[in-house]
Amino acid sequence: GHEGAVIWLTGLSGAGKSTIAIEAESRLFALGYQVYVLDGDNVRAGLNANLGFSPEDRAENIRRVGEVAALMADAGLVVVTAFISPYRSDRDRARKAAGARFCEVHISADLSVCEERDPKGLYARARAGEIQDFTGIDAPYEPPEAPELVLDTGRETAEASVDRLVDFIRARVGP
Ligand code: GGZ
Repeated sequence: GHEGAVIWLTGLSGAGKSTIAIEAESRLFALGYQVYVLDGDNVRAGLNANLGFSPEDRAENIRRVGEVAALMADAGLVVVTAFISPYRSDRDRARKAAGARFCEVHISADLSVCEERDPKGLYARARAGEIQDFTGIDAPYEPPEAPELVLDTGRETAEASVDRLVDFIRARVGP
């Protein structure tokens, strides 16, 4: 069968990370791949329920996800992670945990695109000062310097991005 992998999506809130991860998961599953998505919805509710959005808490969020993803990849799964993971140092640590199985994918929609989408109204609340430390508004996002793949959901459809991600993963982990 195929190899295990950690496919690490990074990008702003609203860039489309979870949407792309979940759609790629169902496409790969239909092709017979053993695949699992880790994202805020299934991790911040449980394993990381004690963590917020300070730089220290984000670092710990990403550290735990990186270690769990590496274990799952070791077991042979294709793990797709969908976290903002705004700090380069935290992503580099996740890369070290998974070794050669790690691929970084920048979901690179511009802030203006994400803010216009604002699917949960969080950017509006951050601009109004109702949420502090919001990534892109008053907390930093450090883009990857050498991602294995870039998907710009502001310039192509989500469907096209999913196509390219699925092709990339299949080439990477084998049939
Ligand atoms: C960024 C926040 C914040 C702050 C709540 N900053 O669009 P969403 O809602 O569904 O995704 C965002 C999610 C980010 O969690 P992550 O675990 O991916 O972040 S990190 O990797 O930085 O640890 C957003 C919501 O949580 N959210 N407050 N202040 N996003």
